Amino acid sequence: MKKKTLTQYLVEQQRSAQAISSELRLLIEVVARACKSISHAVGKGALGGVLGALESENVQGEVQKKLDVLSNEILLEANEWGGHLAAMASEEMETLHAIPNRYPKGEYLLLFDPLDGSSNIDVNVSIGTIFSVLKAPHGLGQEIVENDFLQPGTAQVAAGYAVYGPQTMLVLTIGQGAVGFTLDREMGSWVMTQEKYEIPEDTKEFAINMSNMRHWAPPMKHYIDDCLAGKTGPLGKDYNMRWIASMVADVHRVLTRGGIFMYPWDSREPSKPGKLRLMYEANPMSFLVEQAGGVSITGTQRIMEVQPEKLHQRVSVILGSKNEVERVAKYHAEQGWEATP
Ligand code: P6P
Repeated sequence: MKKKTLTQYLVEQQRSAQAISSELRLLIEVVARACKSISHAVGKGALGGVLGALESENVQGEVQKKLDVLSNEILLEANEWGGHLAAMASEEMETLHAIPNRYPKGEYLLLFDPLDGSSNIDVNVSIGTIFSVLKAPHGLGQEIVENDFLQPGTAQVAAGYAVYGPQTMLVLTIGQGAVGFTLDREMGSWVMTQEKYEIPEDTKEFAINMSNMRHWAPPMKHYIDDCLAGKTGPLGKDYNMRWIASMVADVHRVLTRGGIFMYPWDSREPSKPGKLRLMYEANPMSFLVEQAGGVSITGTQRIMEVQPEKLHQRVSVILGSKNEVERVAKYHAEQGWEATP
């Protein structure tokens, strides 16, 4: 049977499920087209002269890779003329990016990490683009300020990622489940290859950067110790471990075959709740994971219910197979661990 394309999926969602407006359909198609361009640039690698770092640093104080900046520019240019956005925000930019006055404005806010996992770019490991869509809180034409972005993850109307790996895939939710598309490079179209991701409720696979173990809070150390104790330990099963150090690739594995992905708070920078960013990493990934039947928490609360206070704020992330994440939540509750400020 002929497979469905992204366009057909979106038109059907707009027509039958009234799940999306024509502007949101346009937004998603424009972002998906931008991800094709990013995939093309990433795929060239050294042949495209796009590897390596720039002298500049981003707002996070991280060295910017050429592809970080290029990917950011591709997303900005692709989205500013369509009339579907009120403004944009990116991991690579200090503050919001207003839509130039020469273009009409729309009712949506687009947030993205243009190329997540950039430490993997130069060593040819999968990386990705993560995006989140909110609605501008006021009517059309209102001046957008940074506070307009500070909405909890439950307010997202769409979210997704593109993963640039052996295949380039787009995984998307508009609140009607998490759906996967594979890029058909010959046709240049996104073809549906996963109608509905469903994360198994149980798992034997955890993903965490073990080198940080001595810095973790007691409940996290306790949980990982119990995983490492294996079949004869309190959890009664042997666990496997994966850590790609590329959130998009690790989360894609969890969506595809289950697992638990964790980047918890640690004492290296105690004032920071975690390493990953709430608005354009944790929230969109949490939307996808919950739509696929998984759970996503900070350790003590649902990530999508965290009330943002800053555009680039960080958060502790524990997400994946429902029963395993709930087990970690229990360790935190029993040991009276409160999320850091
Ligand atoms: P670490 C990539 O830099 C990233 O933001 C996420 O994609 C990834 O999960 C994490 O950081 C990896 O961090 O400390 O293991 O290098």
